[in-house]
Amino acid sequence: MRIIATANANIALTKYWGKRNKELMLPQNSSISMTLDGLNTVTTVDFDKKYDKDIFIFNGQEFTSGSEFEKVVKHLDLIREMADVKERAKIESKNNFPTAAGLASSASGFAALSLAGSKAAGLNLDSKELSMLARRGSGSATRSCVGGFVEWLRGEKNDGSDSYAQQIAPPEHWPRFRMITTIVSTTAKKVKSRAGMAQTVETCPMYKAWLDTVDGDTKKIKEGIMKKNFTLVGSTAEYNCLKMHATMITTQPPLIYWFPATLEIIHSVLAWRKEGIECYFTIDAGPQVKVICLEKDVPELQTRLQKIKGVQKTVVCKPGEGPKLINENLF
Ligand code: 2P0
Repeated sequence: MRIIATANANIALTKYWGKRNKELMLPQNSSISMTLDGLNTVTTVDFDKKYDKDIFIFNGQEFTSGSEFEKVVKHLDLIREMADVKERAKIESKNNFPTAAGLASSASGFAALSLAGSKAAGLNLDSKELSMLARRGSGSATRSCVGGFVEWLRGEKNDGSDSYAQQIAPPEHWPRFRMITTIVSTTAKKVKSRAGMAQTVETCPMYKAWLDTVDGDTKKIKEGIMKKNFTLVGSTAEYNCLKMHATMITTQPPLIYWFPATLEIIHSVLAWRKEGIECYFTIDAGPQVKVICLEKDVPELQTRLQKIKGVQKTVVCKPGEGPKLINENLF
């Protein structure tokens, strides 16, 4: 059966940085994110006897080896095992945003693959089950299985059955909330998130302090989202991001994801806030800065951001929907 699905990327407000179980992809802490409207992956999965091996085409290019190909095949093996399906599949996937744009493409990618793949294999997963399947492909994909403002629960169990995504509020709860992604570099990062977070858990003496305070941040952000308290959400997200980067910088060898333009934007955001434009920053495992703001301040902030040396592009994101099935055909 051939199925097509789409899923949006997401940006974390409290971060996921470290696993408690690498095989089951269980996180050290719960995290919160916003699903991004319109920044998506579209994936077609077709299980058929005519394929003698899995075929993976990404943005028009066929992959037959390498770590990305292996991750996709491993995920399909998991789906085949769940559905008791033996056929190989053709998987075609494309992003409508540049992969190196500093937005986690593995999040939308594994969410779309999980929905298309599970349906094509005859499974009918609810959003909780879907997010647990997506989690096995990539941690951040757990959160892309739900729309709006989302919490990925850490869970307590060793089998991962209580580590899934749940919605805090739908996109229409806070339609004026915005994140402006600024792209300062499109070169691939030197240390990928998966390896970087493992190194942090292993070597960073600050990691315990991170774990001691992250749940408090998550609680504040949840409360801020429910009450639409922008100051509480923005200030807590910014501080949480700085604490995560403190663990990265103090990892051995150090993980310094910031570029000069990253710092330039950080200083600018702090100055603009003093001036009275309420905005905050958050940064993931890369040099791009996401500016958290409200719709009314987007035009002024975008103009200012584009004037900063090193800023190549800005993309304005609002709260978006969870994954869905579509009819567009990729092959
Ligand atoms: C996040 N990041 O919460 C954090 C903040 C990067 C920094 O989730 O190994 O690509 O596939 O689970 O999901 C990036 O990590 O790593 C990430 P895996 P993933 O958005």
